Amino acid sequence: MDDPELPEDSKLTLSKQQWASQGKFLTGHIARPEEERLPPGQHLTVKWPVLDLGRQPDIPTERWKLEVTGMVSRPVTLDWAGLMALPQTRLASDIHCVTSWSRYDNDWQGVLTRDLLAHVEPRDEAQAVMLHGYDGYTTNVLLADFAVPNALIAHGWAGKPLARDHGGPARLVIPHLYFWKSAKWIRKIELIGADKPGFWEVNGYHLRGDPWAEQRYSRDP
Ligand SMILES: Nc1nc2c(c(=O)[nH]1)N[C@H]1C(S)=C(S)[C@@H](COP(=O)(O)O)O[C@H]1N2
Ligand SMILES: [Mo]
Repeated sequence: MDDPELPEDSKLTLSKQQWASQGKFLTGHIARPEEERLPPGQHLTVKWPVLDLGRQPDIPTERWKLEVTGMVSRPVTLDWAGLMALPQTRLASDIHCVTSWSRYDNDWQGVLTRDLLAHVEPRDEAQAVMLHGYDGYTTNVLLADFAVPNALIAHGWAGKPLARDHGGPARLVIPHLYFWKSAKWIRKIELIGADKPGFWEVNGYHLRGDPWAEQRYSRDP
């Protein structure tokens, strides 16, 4: 010990070591999601990592199309002008990746899933949504999770067009689920009658993926 002010063997240090080994002051209380911004097992990062299957499709906005199909009354295929003609929203949300990094206050621009759903009118039988990327990626979410007030089809980040490596020209952002649910390079949004697993969900990830419940893998509750 270099610092003579902090003797390792002081009475207080020793009793603190004892408290730690006995778990003194632990209450067993588990924070509720609304109280706790950082989900359990996550750490904060400032840089924004890139994660995908190693293929980053190059879709210029002139060729970009988004099909919204399945159990909807008014199926639609949007081109870029069609996406821009829908109500536009700018909002901030946090990212929680299942690989344990979280990133706060991401500044998104795009179309709320609620505004998109109002446009296509989901049928009563629609229960879930399969998201399809231009790279062949798929991921499933419940319609209720897809339709939360702060989920959006994002085409802008920090006031600029969303970069291709992060899913540009447009991706899903569903902030309250692990980030693998936020499909990049979105090509098709398919409303379905029963939830079923997408790419990572077939490969051992949780069907729903709630970060505050630590629903990382399919064996988690
Ligand atoms: N189309 C597509 N979307 C995807 C993926 C992918 O491979 N393809 N990977 C998912 C995973 S596992 C994560 S963690 C996030 C990563 O997004 P980022 O690269 O912008 O951080 O995208 C998700 N969306
Ligand atoms: Mo991921």
